[in-house]
Amino acid sequence: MPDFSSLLPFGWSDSWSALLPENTLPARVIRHDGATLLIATSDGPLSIRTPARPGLAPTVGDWLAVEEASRSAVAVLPRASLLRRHGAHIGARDQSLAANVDIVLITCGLDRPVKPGRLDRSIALAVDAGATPMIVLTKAASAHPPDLDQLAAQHPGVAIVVTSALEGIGIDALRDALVGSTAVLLGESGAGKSTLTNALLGRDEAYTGDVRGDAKGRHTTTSRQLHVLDGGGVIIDTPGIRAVGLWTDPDAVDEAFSDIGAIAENCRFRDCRHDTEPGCAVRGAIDDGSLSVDRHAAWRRLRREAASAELRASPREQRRRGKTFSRAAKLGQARKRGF
Ligand SMILES: Nc1nc2c(ncn2[C@@H]2O[C@H](COP(=O)(O)OP(=O)(O)OP(=O)(O)O)[C@@H](O)[C@H]2O)c(=O)[nH]1
Ligand SMILES: [Mg+2]
Ligand SMILES: [Zn+2]
Repeated sequence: MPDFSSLLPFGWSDSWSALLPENTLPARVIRHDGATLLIATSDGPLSIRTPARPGLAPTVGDWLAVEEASRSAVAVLPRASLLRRHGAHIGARDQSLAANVDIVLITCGLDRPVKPGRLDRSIALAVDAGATPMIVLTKAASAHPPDLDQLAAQHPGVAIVVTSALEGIGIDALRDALVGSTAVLLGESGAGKSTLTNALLGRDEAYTGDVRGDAKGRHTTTSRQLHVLDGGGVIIDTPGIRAVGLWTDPDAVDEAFSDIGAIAENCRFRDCRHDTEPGCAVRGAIDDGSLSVDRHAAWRRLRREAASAELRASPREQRRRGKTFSRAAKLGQARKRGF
């Protein structure tokens, strides 16, 4: 067995060896810039051409099988997890954000209001990916202290870390939580993801930017990149994404709201919508105070959003819109021709 120990800091383990085709070497995708991939090999970083074969679409965090002679990627090893954003627009396809991630760091800057809906969507995406969500509040020193009890109640089972990269608050705790894992940062532009990456790394490796006066933030980071933490673990910095890119599907919502799912096991009807159905355990839990009205409302809101996003993305709906579009286009042409 060849020695791949130099890949251990990148998250290599023996379990990947079994998946490696013969006569290939493992490599992890550090960065993906369109035509080129920056990969970590046992001989160090290497820039290769992005494979142009259908079914071979590597993303950051992927483990690749690289052919020794040609140094080209011949396979993407089966993923342990995949964080994707669902295409919310007509014809939009899902976009892979990061592969083989264990933890999704949902990053919110405390210099602007924390939006529970956005957190719920991000948590659903993380759970859908097969990863553990963690809420990271940044810029703690420069803002009003958040109501952590309320936030914890709104997102049961999700760890919350309060950090300030500039003051060094919460950085050690977060670094400890990431040892041995692959983590990916998810959050709005200007939330402080790259600043946090650098604080965790202890060196300036990721570009950071200034937030505009209106606290909206412009996109400083333009491509996803994997960084190796000295104490063990890997962190993937990403460009900020807007809330509209955070759609998920209704099943993923239920998985993310596992507390409601557990209560719903006791509903009389298996397909109970916890609305007006008789024998609904969820409504019962609201009545006896064991489930908060807000939590139930958050679940309903996200279910509704996910359902309408799914409908919009369904082939039938796309066809319908396509027809409308082509009719409008024909009409436009007819007008041009002077009819
Ligand atoms: N006061 C304070 N400012 C911070 C902290 N973390 C980040 N910032 C500032 O917030 C701004 C944006 O930080 P970035 O790290 O570039 O944000 P980002 O999330 O990577 O943004 P994108 O790359 O555009 O997605 C910079 O001006 C940082 O200096 C913090 O803990 N405290
Ligand atoms: Mg950034
Ligand atoms: Zn019910």
